[in-house]
Amino acid sequence: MNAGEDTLDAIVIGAGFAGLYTAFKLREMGLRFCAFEQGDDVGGTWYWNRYPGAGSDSESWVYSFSFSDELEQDWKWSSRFPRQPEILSYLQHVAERFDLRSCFQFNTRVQKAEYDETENFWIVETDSGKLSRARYLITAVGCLSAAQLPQITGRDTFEGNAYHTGQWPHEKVKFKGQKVGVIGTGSSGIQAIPVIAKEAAHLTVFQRTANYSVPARNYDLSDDQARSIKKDIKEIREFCRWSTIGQNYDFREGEALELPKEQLERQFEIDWEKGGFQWMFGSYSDLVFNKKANELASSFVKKKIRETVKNPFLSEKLVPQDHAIGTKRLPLDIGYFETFNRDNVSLVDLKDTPIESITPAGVRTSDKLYELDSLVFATGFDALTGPLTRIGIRGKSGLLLKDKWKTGPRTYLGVGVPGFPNMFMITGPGSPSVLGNMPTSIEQHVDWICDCIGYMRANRLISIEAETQAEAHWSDHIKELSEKTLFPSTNSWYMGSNIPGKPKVFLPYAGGFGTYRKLCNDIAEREYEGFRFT
Ligand code: N01
Repeated sequence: MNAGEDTLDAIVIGAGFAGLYTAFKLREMGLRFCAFEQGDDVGGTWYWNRYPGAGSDSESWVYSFSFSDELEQDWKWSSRFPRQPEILSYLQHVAERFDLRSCFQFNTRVQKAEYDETENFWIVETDSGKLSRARYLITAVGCLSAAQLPQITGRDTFEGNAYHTGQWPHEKVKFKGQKVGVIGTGSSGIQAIPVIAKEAAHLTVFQRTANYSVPARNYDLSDDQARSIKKDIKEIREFCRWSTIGQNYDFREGEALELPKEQLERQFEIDWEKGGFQWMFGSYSDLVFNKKANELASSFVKKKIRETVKNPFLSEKLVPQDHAIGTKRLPLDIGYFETFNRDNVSLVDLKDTPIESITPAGVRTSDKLYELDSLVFATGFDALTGPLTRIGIRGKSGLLLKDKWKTGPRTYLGVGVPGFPNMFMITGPGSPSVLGNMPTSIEQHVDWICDCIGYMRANRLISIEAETQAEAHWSDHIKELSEKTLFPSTNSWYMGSNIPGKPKVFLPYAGGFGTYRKLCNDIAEREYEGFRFT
């Protein structure tokens, strides 16, 4: 590819939290850059995931940027867990407030990015055929942005309306008076099902794996609550930065297995009333690391499901049977299990009667045809690697990133890849990313990457590339850490198991946000140990 003479300092892909903050930083640094976004506006995840009930499972006051005190003080969140329209408004506000829209070319999909080894530049081609050339390529493509439709026979023959939660239409979708089907009971399905059930004439939930869920216990923020959070926000943010999952809480001292059963049960109850991820990740760490302790937590939630769902036959179907709690991403819900007490909701257990095909009229299982007006695929994403491998990224010697990662992603710090110089991934595979609060993770990565670029410019360095040995150590480290947890025991998108043919490798870094931050800081201090400069 030949991109002509005009060479930029950087090209950024994506206009979600990561792309917006990167644009803000690069402009502050005085770099010449161009940013591309597939959608027609900013928002990333919150631009695409507009399904009913969509919202953040992190508390609003931490699910936001911390880089501007004024922004933090001025913006008013309405509730504990903000819903999609409010988060999208927030990101639009950020774009306006810092004049970031002007940095982006919207409606522009990056098709290819190729590294020119002789000149040490990235050449990027967009869907309009336009080529751009830059020293650095910064991917802000998100971790859960490559929507995955299931490979079901006849999938595209359905004659009703079909939607994927991650590619939801912008116009209002109406379910009133309709027979609606939802396939999938991950976080998206669990958020959408209670809301769709209230509108549809009938909702059929097609469940392959019964899932755990913890109540969100969302609430509106009073003026007093908002004021008090704002007063303490600096301490709150600092706590998040060094915590295990980037949130304003961490594991308690001690172990669940050390406690008398009644005392643990009481604690579970108290935490259940508070709601949120804290129920598990603000509790005892052995719930995550020890199978026996995890069984206590799993049993508690199973009991809650049985208490909530009135029909005992149905409640047994909804009780997870085959995985430890937390080994699939733990959903938070607003009335999910209660929804199955409604007369207009039915559950199809695909373990008993698998889907055989999708027909023009609906979903056919081994038992019968479910006729539907609308079908919602809440079937997830090609997580972490998909957003990157779906772009034709070629490094040195024309190697495709997709081919390099054929047996699973290997990175250094989740930021760099040997053979792909001057490419920086924000929250890439091998970083903590999806194991906690994304904005905390994103800000850390963007700051680190921009500092690194600043260092290179100050030292007149042309290229940076992760060393193969560093990549090998890091990949071994990711594996070792994951083996200390219960994650590998379950088929989940964390393990790549939701994508046919995807290697079964644990994708994120499980050593905790704070530990990772310190590691990254130390590596930077040691002049980017593990990276080679020219
Ligand atoms: O996707 P998932 P998601 N036939 O992969 C089922 C984030 N998120 O969109 O478990 C039948 O978790 C599949 O079944 P099984 C969050 O990180 C964040 O819900 O594979 N069923 C599963 O039930 C989350 O984890 C927020 O057996 C099929 C479901 O589809 C991530 O996004 C809110 C099937 C997919 O669940 C992804 O969640 C919402 C088939 N062929 C989501 N294929 C926030 O808080 C798949 N399934 C910000």
